[in-house]
Amino acid sequence: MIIKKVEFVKSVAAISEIPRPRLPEIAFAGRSNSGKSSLINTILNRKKMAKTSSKPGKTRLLNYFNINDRFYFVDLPGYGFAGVSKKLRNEWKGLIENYLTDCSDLQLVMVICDIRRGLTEMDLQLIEWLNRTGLPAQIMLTKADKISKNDSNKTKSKIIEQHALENEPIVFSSLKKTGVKDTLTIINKYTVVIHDT
Ligand SMILES: Nc1nc2c(ncn2[C@@H]2O[C@H](COP(=O)(O)OP(=O)(O)OP(=O)(O)O)[C@@H](O)[C@H]2O)c(=O)[nH]1
Ligand SMILES: [Mg+2]
Repeated sequence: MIIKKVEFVKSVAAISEIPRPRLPEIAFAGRSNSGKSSLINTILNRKKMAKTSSKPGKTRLLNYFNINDRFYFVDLPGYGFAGVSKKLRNEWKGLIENYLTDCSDLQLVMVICDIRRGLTEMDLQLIEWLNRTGLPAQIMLTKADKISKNDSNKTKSKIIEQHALENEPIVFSSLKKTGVKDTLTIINKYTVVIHDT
């Protein structure tokens, strides 16, 4: 897949504000600071399309990006971030939950995890929920440049052993651009438009 067009569309605070036209959507979910926005920039080959920060909690709304007029990437707020008030945390949680439950155009949820932490309790809850609802998940193990190749492979194998997954986890690094090709292949697979002719 060639990324020809990338455009930030808007930030959304409620499901009713999802942009038109409706297109297939791929969501990027995961713990705060796990590297969601960096991963989006890396696979789109744009440096500052999605805003990143070393301070957790940068992404606070659902951010929509139009890709090739064919589908949307949706950068979600990170979960499990203790550095904000309980009220705000609950607002984010509600927004993410409503989105995942109600967005009928959602095709795939990328579950973004820092490879050094592996799957957190919240990641596991999300993956189980996706399995129950029949929504495909793709586990992304980010920041792989921070550990050895051997340790990356061990973490990946362990996850494959412990969970019944439709797609193998992808080892990824925004710094080294590891895993970009495999990620684009998966995205392509879930955004193919089927024409009834
Ligand atoms: N070394 C390394 N650092 C990374 C990588 N990906 C992200 N980071 C760093 O991790 C921090 C968080 O990255 P973001 O992409 O903003 O994370 P996020 O998940 O979008 O965070 P929130 O929006 O706060 O939920 C930043 O300081 C990034 O530079 C990576 O592959 N390798
Ligand atoms: Mg972010």
